[in-house]
Amino acid sequence: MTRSEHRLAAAFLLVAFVSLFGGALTGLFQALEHAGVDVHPHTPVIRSYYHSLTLHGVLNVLVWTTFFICGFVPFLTARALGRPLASAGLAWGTFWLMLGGLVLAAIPLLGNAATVMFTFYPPLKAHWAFYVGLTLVVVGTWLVLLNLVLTWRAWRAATPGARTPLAAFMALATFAMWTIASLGIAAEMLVMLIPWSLGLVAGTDPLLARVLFWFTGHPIVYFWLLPAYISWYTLAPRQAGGKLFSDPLARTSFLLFLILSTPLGFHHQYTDPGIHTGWKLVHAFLTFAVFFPSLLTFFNVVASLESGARARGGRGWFAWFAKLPWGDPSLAAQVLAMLLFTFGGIGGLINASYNLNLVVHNTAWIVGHLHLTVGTAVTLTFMGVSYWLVPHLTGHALWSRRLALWQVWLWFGGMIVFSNTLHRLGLLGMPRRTMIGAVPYMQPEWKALLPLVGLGGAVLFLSSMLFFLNLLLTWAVSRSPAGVPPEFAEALSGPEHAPAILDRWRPWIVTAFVLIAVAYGPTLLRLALTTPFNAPGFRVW
Ligand code: HAS
Ligand code: CU
Repeated sequence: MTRSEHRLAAAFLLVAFVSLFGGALTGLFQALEHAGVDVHPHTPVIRSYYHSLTLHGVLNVLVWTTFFICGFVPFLTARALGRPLASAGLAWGTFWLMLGGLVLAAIPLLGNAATVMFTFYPPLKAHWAFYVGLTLVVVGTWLVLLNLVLTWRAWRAATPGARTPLAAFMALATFAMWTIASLGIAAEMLVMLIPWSLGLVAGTDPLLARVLFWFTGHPIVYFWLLPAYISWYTLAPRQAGGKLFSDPLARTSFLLFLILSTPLGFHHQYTDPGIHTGWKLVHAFLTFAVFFPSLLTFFNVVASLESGARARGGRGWFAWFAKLPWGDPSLAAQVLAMLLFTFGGIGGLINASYNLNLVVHNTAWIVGHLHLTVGTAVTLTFMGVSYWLVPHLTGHALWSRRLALWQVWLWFGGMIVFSNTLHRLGLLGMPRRTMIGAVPYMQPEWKALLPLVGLGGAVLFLSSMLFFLNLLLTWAVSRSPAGVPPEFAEALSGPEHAPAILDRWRPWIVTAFVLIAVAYGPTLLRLALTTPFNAPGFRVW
């Protein structure tokens, strides 16, 4: 690997950290609002609760995740293949394109001209620069895939007959899945939102836009999750002192994500009129199906961690868990992320069950769910990865392991309070995406719980500040040299046990498209043919 890979990863990570900082700050403001302290009238740039909420969502789930992934995953792929990225020019062009897109989107976002939430449902209408900017970011992710594919092909030409290393295989599967998934949002942007926001067409249609949005909006959660899984499968077992339990099972899990991630977006639209109930049922079943690759992951990763803990002297059915190297903040972050993700995953099944969804949809429950998944499984794992990656990239040892451990446990504890309270508030009927301190229908039982949202949110904010402080001091103050980064884990059952079909891409990609055509074809076709595009835009903020 060349210096270029290091600098590229550092550049992407820097943007990711800056946006996570903004996301954490706005998150604190919202948690405080729920607890009865509305700071928004006193903040300089942020005009309102809804402005803050939009910034929070966009910065955290769209920017932090995407930029971290586009830095981390190509870096790991290059390491796994033992060669630089095929085109450094393409890689840097991609970075600048994505950064340019981000800046373009950030101008109306910060200027309160795109206060449309991270889902930007029409008829809410943002400034065109917001849509164009986000589209450029998506185009950038396609270029990342292109570079990964070119790199992999060059590797294959140089090493004929060898099995693709697991991390590279997973990186390709993740970006292939995402590229297929992103076609929905690309169509929404290019055909609907961009011409509409530029005034080229007069009207739009909320239902078709929402269908296209969720075509991408569900699988995007696996675009965030799979890079965390890559770390859990390929690095964490070794960090725990053990081996990956099964390499073929890990590949199977990622191929299942490749084919099953996309055709199930209607589980976000169970309450939308204009979609036939039968198709909603099909998407519900497919959602239960995509649960399986996560169950495979649960089994495989727990078995791998167990092998590490037993090698360190762990005994018993469960007592081995205590023997994991808990003093390593990178591993501790990831294992705690896994623990909370177990609850996030179970909550996901509840969301996916049609009749239970009617109870929790659009309530604070969903906010509880998404903070366990993207807010912990993904974010806490990425923090854990940062604890070795940032020292490796800067060449300086982590400033303080103790502080990092404090940070990780504070996130875990803060999140338990925060997300559990939101789940309960949701069951009590409290709506999400609402400036709850201002509603005339405040319930006493909500009021009793809301201070816990403020408390949990404040602990999470403190934890994120400790994270940034540690990384900043690592870069600026720490002078001892960084240790070696974690090596890829060996496998108890290695790739040589994998059937050859797991090495082929075409059958899986074709299956993905067939399932999408079945699950979405009829509805999309009907909507495209009958939608009147006559809804005007609104600016309600
Ligand atoms: Fe979700 C809404 C269903 C996973 C994110 N989800 C959201 C939203 C977000 C989100 C952001 O069906 C809100 C969107 C909005 O703004 O409206 N979700 C699911 C299901 C899963 C799921 C079935 N979600 C995720 C992941 C996310 C994420 C992952 C981000 C990264 N979700 C829904 C539904 C809705 C929804 C509905 C719409 C609700 C509505 O009405 O609006 C599944 O993929 C979950 C599978 C996960 C598991 C857990 C496996 C556990 C593992 C950990 C291993 C543990 C170890 C440690 C090793 C089966 C792999 C344990 C150690 C021991 C010793 C035990
Ligand atoms: Cu979903």
